[in-house]
This record gives sequence, structure tokens and C-alpha cells, in this order.
Amino acid sequence: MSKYSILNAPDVPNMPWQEKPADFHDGDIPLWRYTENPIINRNPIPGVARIFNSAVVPYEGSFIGVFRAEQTNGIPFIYFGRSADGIHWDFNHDRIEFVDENGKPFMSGYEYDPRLVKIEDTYYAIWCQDSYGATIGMAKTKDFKTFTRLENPFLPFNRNAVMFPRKINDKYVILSRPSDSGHTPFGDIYLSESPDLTYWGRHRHVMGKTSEWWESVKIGAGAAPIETSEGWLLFYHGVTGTCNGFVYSIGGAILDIDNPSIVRYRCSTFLLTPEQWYEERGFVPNVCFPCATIHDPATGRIALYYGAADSYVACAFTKLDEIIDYIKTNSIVRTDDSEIGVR
Ligand code: BMA
Repeated sequence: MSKYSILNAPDVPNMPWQEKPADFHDGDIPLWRYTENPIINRNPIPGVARIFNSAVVPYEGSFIGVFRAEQTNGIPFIYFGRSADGIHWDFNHDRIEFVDENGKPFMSGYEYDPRLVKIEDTYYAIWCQDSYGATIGMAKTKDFKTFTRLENPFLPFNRNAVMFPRKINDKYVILSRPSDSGHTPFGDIYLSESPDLTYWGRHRHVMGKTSEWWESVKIGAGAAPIETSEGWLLFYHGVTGTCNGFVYSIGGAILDIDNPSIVRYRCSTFLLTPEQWYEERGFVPNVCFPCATIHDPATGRIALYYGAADSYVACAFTKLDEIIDYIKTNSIVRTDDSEIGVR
């Protein structure tokens, strides 16, 4: 009998899954890696050197995704992919050609770190791109053939955003991280809402870095929040600084279901930190960057997809009851002293 439940999401009985190994003990944190990681290797298709920081969703009994593909000239664009099992992926060999509302080509000079969210009957891709400075781009699709660009939700600089998978209080809601133009040495997660996906406002602070060393430099929203009986479960990235540069780990928090700028619980420890060769070694070493989950309400199973070392895509598994109990037990925020959104 489950303690908690995943709400408003379809069952995905064929989602990728491995049980927790009997001898698993990684700090007793209930998030275990897929044994066959990485699931996407270098040079996956002609002209693309690396795919990482990418987002997947279940679709008509199989899986689809939008992928950050770093071309052999070093410039990232978003590519579309399909998979029968969520592990083995086939990619289109051409990047997605975004169009404007009149069907005319509407590309940016680069595009990276896509997320993919289904809201009602439409899929939305959200990513970082150039508009006289890095900011968030957004497009909608229903058929994965035509991707129509929407207005950019924010001015530069903002490089990391994801939408909630349903409207809250009749508004679309997005998490983002305002930043600077470089390898930003700061960053908090903010929330904004929109009645129409054109005008965004009512900006609220959600959470920032903490004195916990693994997330002492900056944080950013990761996978689309999962709606649960305890609130919105958010896997995010937390960054620390070392003499050799940044280290990106994965953290977990639970946001209020009706007012998600309020943090109900926030785990003091990381949930996953670079340890395996594909996380520690690559184009940018020591990066675990979560961008998506596939989850199954019937079993409480969650598969977390993350970019590894800006070179690979990897997968880790958890169960809803275990991860929520772990976050609650180790929380540095309690329901009764949670941050209230500050303007
Ligand atoms: C961030 C983004 C991510 C990347 C990370 C580590 O600023 O560019 O795409 O994974 O740095 O290089």
C-alpha cells in the first residue's frame, strides 16, 4: 500500500525500470542509477558530437523527446527523438525547424537545455536560446511535426526554465532562473505565471542557494514538477564551486500544490552527485543535470533523466514513497516555516 500518490498523470506501465540493487547503499539516498548508463553515447548521429541535458515524455504507448544536440561545430540545437522503451533512442538527423505563427522559419542562433511538458492536449518545449542575449524560448506542438514558437517569456538573461504540467489557479506557471551572460556564479529559482502564454508576471522567489556546500553557488529548476499528494515534487540542480570549477548535483524539494512559490520541504543533502565515469569525465566534468522524469502513478515508479558531464544522457530510478520520505526526513524547510514568496 502506497503512502503517497502521483496525481493527474497517465499510467506508464512500460516505463524504463530497474529495482533497487539489494546491496545499494549510496548514503542511503533512495535514487539508484541504471546499470547500463549512459543511455545516449557520444557521436549519436552524423554531425552531432554529444547529446545531453534532454527531455522525454511518454507518448502513445512509447516515448518521445527533445534533445540538446551539440553539433560538430560546437553549437547546440534541439533534435527530436523516439524510443519504444525510453532507453534506446532514434533521432531525426536534422534539427527541429521552429516556425512562427505564420509558418515561417523562426530559429535562434543556438538552442540548449530543452524541457518538454504536456499541458491539456498540447506539448510545450522550453529551452535556452539567443535573443540579443541568452533567454528562454518556447514552442508548442500537437503532432511533433510542426513546432510553433510562442513569445519568449523573459528578457535576457535567463537560461533555465521549465513549466508545470497543468495550470494552477487557471494560470500557466513556469520556474526560471534569471542569470547573466556567462557561466553565472549566482542563481535562484523564481516562479512566474501567465493567463495566455504571452504575458508573464506575478514573479515570486521560490528558493536560492543554501549554506549546504553542495548547492552553495546556485540552483536551477530541473525536471518538470511531478504533482503528488504531498505537493509538487521538484528535482533540481544545485551547484558548488571548487578549485577546478563548478560541480552540478541533483537536489529535491516539494512545493505547495496551490501556491508553488512556497517551499514545503527541501532536502539538505544532494540526491545524486557526480561519481560514475560518465558523470565525472566528459566535455564538462562533474555535471549531473536533471531535465525530465517518466513516472507511473500505478506503481509510484520514477525514472529521472539527466545530462552527464555535458556529454551523455543517463537515467536513475526512485520510488515516490521512498524519495518523499527521504526529502521530508532530511528537510531544511518545514511546512510551518517555509519561505513565503517575496516580491
Ligand atoms: C550550465 C548550462 C548547462 C550545462 C552546465 C554545465 O550553465 O550551460 O547546459 O550542463 O552549465 O556545463
